[in-house]
Amino acid sequence: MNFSRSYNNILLLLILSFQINCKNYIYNPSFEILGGMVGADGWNADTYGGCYVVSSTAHTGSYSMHGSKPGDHFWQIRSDLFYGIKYRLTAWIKVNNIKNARLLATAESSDYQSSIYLYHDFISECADGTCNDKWYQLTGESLTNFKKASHYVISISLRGDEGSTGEFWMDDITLEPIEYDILNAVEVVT
Ligand SMILES: [Ca+2]
Repeated sequence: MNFSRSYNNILLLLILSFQINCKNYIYNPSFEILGGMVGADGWNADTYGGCYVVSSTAHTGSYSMHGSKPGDHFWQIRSDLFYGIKYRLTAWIKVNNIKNARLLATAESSDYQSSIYLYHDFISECADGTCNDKWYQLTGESLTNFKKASHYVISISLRGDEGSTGEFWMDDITLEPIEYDILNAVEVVT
């Protein structure tokens, strides 16, 4: 074994570990950089999405993203995720009058092989309908390591059938690596 090369590899992995463990893979996570089709740079909505940045409420800073009805949806695409490790998705949410609908935050690979799904009613106060007009932290981890994919989609939507109601605000979204696996890192680095 070449001691110098092994030492260098360990050093590289330590540096890499530090870098990825400190990283939030969401761009403009607090919606404070304004611009674009939904009022926040780096975020998108499709034709069904009525989401737009508002200054009337925020978890941190001056702005949050608002959806006013079921069907409202916004998203961001990332292609720079480090695969072979698990991730944690966190979002601060505030909801009002959600009936027969669920607010869903996801981080999902383009081939659907890697995912995190978080519903607002994972929070107990939201499950019993008493979470109106307060900020709550919604958070969860992937069950398996994220696999290599062409891209990953971070998507937030209020899903409900006809007759459902509700509005939501979202702020401070993070997608961060957890359970750094040095063996997977070796596989990726070498
Ligand atoms: Ca904010």
